[in-house]
Amino acid sequence: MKIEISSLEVLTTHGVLPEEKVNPQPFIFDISLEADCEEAALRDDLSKTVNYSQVCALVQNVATARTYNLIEALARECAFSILEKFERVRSVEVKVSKPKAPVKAQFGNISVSYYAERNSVYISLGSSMGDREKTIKAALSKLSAMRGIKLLRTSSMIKTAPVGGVAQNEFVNCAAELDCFLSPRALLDKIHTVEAHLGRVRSRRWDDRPIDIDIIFFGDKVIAEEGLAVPHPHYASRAFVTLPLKELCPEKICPLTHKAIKDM
Ligand code: PH2
Ligand code: MG
Ligand code: MG
Repeated sequence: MKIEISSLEVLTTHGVLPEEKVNPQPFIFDISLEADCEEAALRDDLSKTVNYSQVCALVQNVATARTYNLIEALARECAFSILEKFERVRSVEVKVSKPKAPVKAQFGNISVSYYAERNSVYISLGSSMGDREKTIKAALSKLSAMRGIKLLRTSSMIKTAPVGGVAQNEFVNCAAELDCFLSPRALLDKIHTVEAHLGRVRSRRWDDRPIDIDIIFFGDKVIAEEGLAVPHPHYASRAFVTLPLKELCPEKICPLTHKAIKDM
């Protein structure tokens, strides 16, 4: 179901110019969210939907808690805050208008719109150098500390023989489920940042590494882009990926092969 709030006005201080940071001006919010409210409608029960008064209060808080240079940053913060606070929200679009923006021109309105959605993401982690379990735990905690990424569950860690004929060391592998509000590409960038912080240098393909983090599933999306293939193209034939996944999501259907994880 869709819930829409239009023309929510907040007088506040955002902008690049020094005077905008002290003199309040109107910011107008149009918010559209997709949420699972079927039961609320059926039972006529507020506790089973997203309370739009609470959404308004949250946006008013975000818009007055601090000053942003850009309405882009403000819109993103509103969208992420809504997804974080209201678990029923599947996706949200926040449009921020600044109709009195100090521009030396006649104009009707200036706005930005930011869209974000909640996805259940499964990642596979592997390490074959150093304190392998500690590095994997550090990677998970660095990821979950990032805005728009929440760590939901982790599989047990398993020791696996190196696959592929390049790496020499035994690996520790595991899988994790994330609640993610970022785009697939933005998540991949965050993963690369975490890998680099933990000492990953990209050398020979499949060589020993302190940490490798691969996106296996991103919701049910199928993506084939430069550097970003989801579902991971080789995961189904790799027991070091499928064994941990069987613990976390045995019933999940792969959007590529249409097979359940437990049957792989
Ligand atoms: N990762 C590879 C290559 N080989 N073997 C095991 N056991 N575990 C891995 O995570 C792994 C591998 C490339 O990413
Ligand atoms: Mg890999
Ligand atoms: Mg990788």
